[in-house]
Amino acid sequence: MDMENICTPAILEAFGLSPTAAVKPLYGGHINDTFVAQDAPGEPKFTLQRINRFVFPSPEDITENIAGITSFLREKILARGGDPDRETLTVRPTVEGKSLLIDEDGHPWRCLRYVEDATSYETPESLSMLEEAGFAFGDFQCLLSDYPAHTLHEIIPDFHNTPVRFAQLQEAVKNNKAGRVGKVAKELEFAYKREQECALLTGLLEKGELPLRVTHNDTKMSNILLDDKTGKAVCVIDLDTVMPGLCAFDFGDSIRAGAATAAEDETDLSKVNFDLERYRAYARGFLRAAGDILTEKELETLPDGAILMTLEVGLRFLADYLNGDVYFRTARPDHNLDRARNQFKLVEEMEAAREDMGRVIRELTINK
Ligand code: GN1
Ligand code: MG
Repeated sequence: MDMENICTPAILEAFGLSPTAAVKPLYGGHINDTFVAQDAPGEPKFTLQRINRFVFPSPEDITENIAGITSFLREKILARGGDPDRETLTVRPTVEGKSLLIDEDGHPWRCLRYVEDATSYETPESLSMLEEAGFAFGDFQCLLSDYPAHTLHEIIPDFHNTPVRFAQLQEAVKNNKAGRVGKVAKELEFAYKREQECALLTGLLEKGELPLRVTHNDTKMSNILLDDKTGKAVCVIDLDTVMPGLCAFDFGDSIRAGAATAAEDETDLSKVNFDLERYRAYARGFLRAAGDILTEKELETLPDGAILMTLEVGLRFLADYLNGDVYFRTARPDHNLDRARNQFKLVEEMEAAREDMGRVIRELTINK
């Protein structure tokens, strides 16, 4: 079905909007389908999302997580004199008072208040934009540092468990569902060489050397809204994967996309580089917000988070390629393979820059 026709008048009406509201699709994400609806010019806008049932089999759990987190953030934002209507997401229930709507075909939908005069950027356009993103995700983690993490549902078990992601790739190789294993010998060699490294952060967590925190788990630039007038970060969005996790996961996943010189599906790998200045800008913002709550070990392992999150998503793209592109949305036959190659190139560059990344964190924590 065309994107335009997915958000039907019946869906709009269920959330109390006019069936003739103007609806525009928002492209960008690989998982859910997102639309902006407005009854008439000048009226408030709303974000409508059809949640991917395959990726998120328990949308009710996501809804509960989001309700808990946004009401907690709302209190904290109010207490520090902020505007909770802009600085965190607000769920608009259906006319029947439900946070989630199940449509005729069984797809779950939700509706959120659209944050006006703020924009989400696919890629950072300046170093100050990156610093803002770093600040926003650092602040998010800081505000949630006393949230009762045990009450959160684990939406996707082992989401950032890199050894499990490695095992899933091995499984995909074994099953060879799409008959593509013969095409990825080089990529598999690259991945297999790094099996030991995959367990670095989860190992430290198991030994109690890193604390479990409430993390966002999808900390890319496009999941931040920046104020159109001031350029300052306003709001962290896409709370689907908020779960207990490690600080280095959130930091690292931002660096993966934010400090890369090309999009994650760029096929000209000579354009795919790791940029230490972008890394520094993001880290400066992140540490300005969260530096004080982080332990020595957390600070020390932030660069490892960058390498592991990049490697991990590369393993996931490659596994999905072998499984026949069933998870990530693709726009061309080898899209997932292109993404995997791109991420592995970035991993190589990050490995070479590991010491520099550590030095930057030490400099920033001394000069805070
Ligand atoms: C997916 O759909 P989107 O773009 O928010 C994925 C992330 C990956 C990202 C790669 C639930 O996020 O983990 O890092 O693609 N989300 C899920 O671009 O799997
Ligand atoms: Mg997401």
